[in-house]
Amino acid sequence: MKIQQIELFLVRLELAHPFTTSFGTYTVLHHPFIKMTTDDGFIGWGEVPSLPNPAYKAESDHGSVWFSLVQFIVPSVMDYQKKNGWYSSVDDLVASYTWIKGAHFAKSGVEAAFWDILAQQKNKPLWKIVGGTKRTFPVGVSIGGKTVNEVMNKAEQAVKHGYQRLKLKVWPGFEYDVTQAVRSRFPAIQLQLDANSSYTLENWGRLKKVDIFNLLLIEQPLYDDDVVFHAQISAQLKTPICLDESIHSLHDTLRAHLLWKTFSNPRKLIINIKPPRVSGIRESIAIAQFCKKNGIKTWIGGMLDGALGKLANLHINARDDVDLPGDHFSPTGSYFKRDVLEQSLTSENGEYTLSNSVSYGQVVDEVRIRSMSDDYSKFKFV
Ligand code: OSB
Ligand code: MG
Repeated sequence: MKIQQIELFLVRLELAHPFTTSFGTYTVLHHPFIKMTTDDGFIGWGEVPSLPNPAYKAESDHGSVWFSLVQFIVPSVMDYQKKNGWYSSVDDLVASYTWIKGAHFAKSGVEAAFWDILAQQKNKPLWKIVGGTKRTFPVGVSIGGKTVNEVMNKAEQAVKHGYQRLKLKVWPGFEYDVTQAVRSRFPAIQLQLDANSSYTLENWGRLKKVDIFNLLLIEQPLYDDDVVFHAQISAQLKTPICLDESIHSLHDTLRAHLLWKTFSNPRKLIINIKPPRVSGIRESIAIAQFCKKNGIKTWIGGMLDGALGKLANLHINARDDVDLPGDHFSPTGSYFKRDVLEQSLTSENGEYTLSNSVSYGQVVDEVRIRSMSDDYSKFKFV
């Protein structure tokens, strides 16, 4: 593949309903979009699901992502090609920017655009290109509300939509009542919690009170950069712990496995695979494969991605080694007032069925993307 040019757009996305986590409430997001054009006329797209600030984790804010793309990653991709002539594979693409430490969110957008082109060149749906086999699978939603009432309303809507798994955002003092309310209203639903690193070594014991609610998992209760203490507290909880923020790579996953073997049991470890957090689809596949071999369950997490990012995640969910329902929809359907794809993503009876059309399965409308981004935030590299 010979890349002719790469363009960047910073797209403004307005949430249809505010989304609250332990670290804040979001109403408007800005997501970098990457458009890659090859010399033979293929066009690939990638989205980076960034947030307004780094409260979720370092380098997840759109300012950092944009700076890394403009200053380092895209120039490296173009320079490498000038030296080597063309790109023969995703490994090759990744090699062009491995010298850059971190910047996983930014890297993932470039990789996504590259996979989109690979799928188009082979004239196959993306899910087949990434090794998927399941076209239909159950999906879940993440519910971020400030009060028990708000969460209950969103949960009602989500269950009405048929979603098969609910994830509730919790934090110290907002865990027992909300979990009990949802669990007693929906005794049989698959239920899990996400603390987004809001507990400490001093107060994590509060989570023992929700250990009785037959939960699938509790996600990232402790510090965003911690794996060791998570492994230790896992031994004292029946509910498996799921790592989100602190897993960036296959190597981080190997370390977590080792620690759970030492302090707890790998069966009580679950990994939330967010392709943008682990630098892209390639690393996501490596993590899913390792986890499957070692009895660690995985699922595909979202982070308020626009429809293109959600669609990419759905394609990866087709893999056999992705076990649990992902964060694929908002409780009411799309998260945003206006999204980047014309056709909104819909599930039926809590299941999503991937299209057999080429690549993403939907045409990405550049006019629409341009109309949603500011003039000063467009870049072109040739
Ligand atoms: O931790 O999964 C998270 C949203 C923003 C930042 C982090 C997270 C989330 C979510 C939303 O839970 C999940 C989704 O996009 O459906
Ligand atoms: Mg999470």
